[in-house]
Amino acid sequence: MNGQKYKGIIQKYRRFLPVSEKTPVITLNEGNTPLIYAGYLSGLVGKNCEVYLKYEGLNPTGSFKDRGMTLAISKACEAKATAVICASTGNTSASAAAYAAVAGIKCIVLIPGGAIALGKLSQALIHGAKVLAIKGNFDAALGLVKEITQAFPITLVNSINPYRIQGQKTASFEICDYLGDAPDFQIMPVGNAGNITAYWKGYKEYQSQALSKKLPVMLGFQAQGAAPIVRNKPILNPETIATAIRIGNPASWSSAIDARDESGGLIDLVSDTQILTAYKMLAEKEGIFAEPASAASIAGLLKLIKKGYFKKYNLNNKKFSIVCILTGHGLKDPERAIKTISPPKLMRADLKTIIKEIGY
Ligand code: AN7
Repeated sequence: MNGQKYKGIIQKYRRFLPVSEKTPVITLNEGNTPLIYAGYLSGLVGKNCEVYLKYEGLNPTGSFKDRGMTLAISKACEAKATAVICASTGNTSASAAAYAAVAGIKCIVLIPGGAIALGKLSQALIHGAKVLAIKGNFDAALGLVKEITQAFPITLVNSINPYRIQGQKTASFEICDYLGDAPDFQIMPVGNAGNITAYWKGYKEYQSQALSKKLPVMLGFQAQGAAPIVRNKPILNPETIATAIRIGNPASWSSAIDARDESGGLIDLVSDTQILTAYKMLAEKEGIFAEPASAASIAGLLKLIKKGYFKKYNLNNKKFSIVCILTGHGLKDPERAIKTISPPKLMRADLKTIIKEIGY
C-alpha cells in the first residue's frame, strides 16, 4: 500500500474504476476482506486441493454489497443526486442506507414485507432510510423502483446500475492479489446475478492486463425454490429460507449465463436442507458464521464433491484451488441460527446442576 492507509476499494483500485479526481469518494473502508484457508473443506475435496473462503461478511455493513455501493453512491453524488432508491432482499438496502447516510442524501428502500432478515431490516432503519415494506416479492419491488426512477429524479442503486458491478468486481482483484493468480474454481450464490457478473468481469480484466494468468471456472448456486436460471424460466413465487437469494427473475440473467459458459462452469441448485447443513458445518468446522445465502456456496461445494466433480483434478496430482464466496455475515439473520440449533434450556443457577449438565 506504499505506506498509505487503506481507504476502501475506490482508492485501492482507482485505475480500474470509472472515477476521476472530480468524483467525491464516499467510503466506509469497504473491501480488503480476508481470504481464509479452510482446512476441513480442503480435506473433503482431496489432498491436492486448497479451499479458501472469501469472507465478504466482514465488509462495513456485513455484506459484499458495500463494494458496489461505495461506487454507486460516489457517482450519484458526483452527478449531484439528492436521493437514491433500491429494491432489496435486505443487504442492498442495508448498504445503500449506510452509504447514503455518509453522503448525506436521501435513501428509499422497497423490501418484500416479512421476508427479509432482521439484522438487515434493523440496519436500513437505523441508518435513516425510508423503508417501505410491500405486499410482494423482490421482483415486484424491483419492477416498482425501475418505474419510479424513470419518472422521478431518484438514482437507482440496484445492480442494474453499472457502477455497482464495477465496484463489486474488485473482490476478484483481491483474490488474485492474495493468491498470486486467479483460483481454479470459484463457487458463489446467485440471486439477482449481479455478483457473478461482477466477479467474472474482474477476473477477465485482471487477466487482460497480465495481472493474473488463469481464469477460474465459475460455479454458481441458486436455491432450489428460487432457481430461474437453472430451470431456464422465471419463477413467479420463489421460496427459500435463504431470503437474500429469494429472487425469481434475475436482472443480470444473461451476463450470468455468459460467465457460466465462457468459463466452462455451471449454475446449479441446492435445497434449503443442503444450505442449512452447509451453514452449520461452516460454523462448526471452519469457525465462520455466514448467512444462509452464503452457505449456498458451501452447499454447492459439497454437492460437487459428492458428484465426483473434482475427481479428475485430484487424480493428476497437481495442486488446485477453490474459492467459495461468503457473501454476507451470519449475524444478519440471527433468527435462522437459533431456529437451526435448539436454543439453550433455562437451568437453575446451581453449581451441581450446571456441572452435571456439562458432563463432568
Ligand atoms: C448475502 O440485497 O439481491 O446474485 O437485494 O445478499 O448479485 O444478487 C442480495 C443478494 C448473495 C446474491 N448473497 O447476489 C439484495 C440482494 C447475499 C446476498 C446474494 C445476495 P446477486
